[in-house]
Amino acid sequence: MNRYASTQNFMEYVQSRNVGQPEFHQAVEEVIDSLLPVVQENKEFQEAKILERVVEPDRIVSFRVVWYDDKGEAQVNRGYRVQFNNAIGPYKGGLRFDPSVNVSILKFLAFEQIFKNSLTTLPLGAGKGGADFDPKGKSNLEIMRFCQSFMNELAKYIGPDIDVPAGDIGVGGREIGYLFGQYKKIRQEFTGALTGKGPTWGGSLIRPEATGYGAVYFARNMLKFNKKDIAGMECAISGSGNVALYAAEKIIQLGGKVLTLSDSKGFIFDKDGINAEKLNYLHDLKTVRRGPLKEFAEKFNVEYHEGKKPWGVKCDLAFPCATQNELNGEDAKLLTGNGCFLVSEGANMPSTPEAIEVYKEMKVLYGPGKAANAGGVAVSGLEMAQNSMRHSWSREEVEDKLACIMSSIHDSCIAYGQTQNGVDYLKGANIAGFMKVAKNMVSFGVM
Ligand code: NDP
Ligand code: 2IT
Repeated sequence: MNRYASTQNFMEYVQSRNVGQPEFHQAVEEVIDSLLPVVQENKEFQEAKILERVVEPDRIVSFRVVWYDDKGEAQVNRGYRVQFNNAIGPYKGGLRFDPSVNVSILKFLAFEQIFKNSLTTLPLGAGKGGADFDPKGKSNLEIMRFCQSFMNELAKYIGPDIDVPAGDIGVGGREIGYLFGQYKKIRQEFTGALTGKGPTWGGSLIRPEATGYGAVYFARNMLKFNKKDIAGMECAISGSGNVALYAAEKIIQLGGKVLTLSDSKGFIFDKDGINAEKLNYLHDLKTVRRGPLKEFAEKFNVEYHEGKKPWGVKCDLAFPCATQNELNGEDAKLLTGNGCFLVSEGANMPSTPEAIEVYKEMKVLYGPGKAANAGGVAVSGLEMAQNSMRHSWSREEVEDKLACIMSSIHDSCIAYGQTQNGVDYLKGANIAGFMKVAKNMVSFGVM
């Protein structure tokens, strides 16, 4: 069977080698559709088996993490690091602490990271890691003990020129602090082996804001290309964590109106729009106290919809910023039926394949996560550069660089994604991200 003859053929090969990993299959299928024509035309890529190699991680480490809870009972979790591809730089990508974490989810995330990191224009390879640890309801001390135990093992595999982890779901500034403290102690070095650090210990300004801001910059680029502007646009956001809250902040700064936010329990609909005062309250509620959004709804007297997602609210622009597969075909029909014409993904793979089909049919301006949320890892790359120089840039310098990188990602999507029906940003991002990695892999020989 010719693996390169169709997406189905290639996917049969991937599925047979990665049994029981549906999220990984989904992420691979999403890029193979775009890459097959490129590989069909390129003998060099075929001879070097680039496609087969790019779907195979360099290595996956899995380890036991044991820690004491506040009752003095020992708890056992599983930690991982997937080092997927280092053809353009050290492995780079976040750590996720969530009970759902498994090999399939981390492989999908690390695989996406290959293309995303390549698009940033910075020298960043791709990795992802985490643990099936649930940070919800844990005390500060429990989080600290868990992070220390996790790092005791992870420290063997990372380093500023080897693999540089950062945050993701369940891992923010507090966790990076405990992880960095333990790394520094074990290795006896103060280096940029993690990003998302605090500003007084090597962190870049704007890194906390970067993913959310970047997703809004990407939306602004798509709008500008279509002679539109974000000012006055009504926006639906999902999630209320790091990415969602800074996306909201930037939308408000640019004159847009934020109607919704969500968490794992439900969503809020604020018809007046969320303002800076409400956003301050939300930062404290969701990222410091880690409470439910329902509390916000009660305090500010806004609508709260338990167990529901925000995609039925009438809006112009949508920013899914919570988690994978949070927006399905039915949701996409509701959204577009209500007039939504742009989706910029702050989360990784939030739209199901059926939702993406609806975007295509309805000619939605669709910015896939690997392009739209690349601002976070891009500023992580800038943090690494500042650490290497023993220097730090001002907020303005970093934000300017972030805006330039998001524009350059938009340009790359246009360069590779032009079709008769307009720009296919998913195709553009996949091919642009792939080309640099594939060419480097050819240069290094078969290995
Ligand atoms: P946070 O942990 O800060 O926030 C996650 C948010 O998503 C919370 O509001 C959480 O609700 C909600 N959520 C989590 N799981 C689910 C679920 N199964 N169903 C509904 N809601 C859920 O994470 P981030 O903001 O950092 O990450 C959000 C997304 O952005 C992820 O897909 C991540 O991979 C992606 N991303 C993050 C980057 C970063 O720099 N942090 C960079 C690029 C992408 P609750 O409060 O109830 O738990
Ligand atoms: O999905 C992502 O790009 C991240 N979680 C950020 C990775 C990073 O290394 O900053």
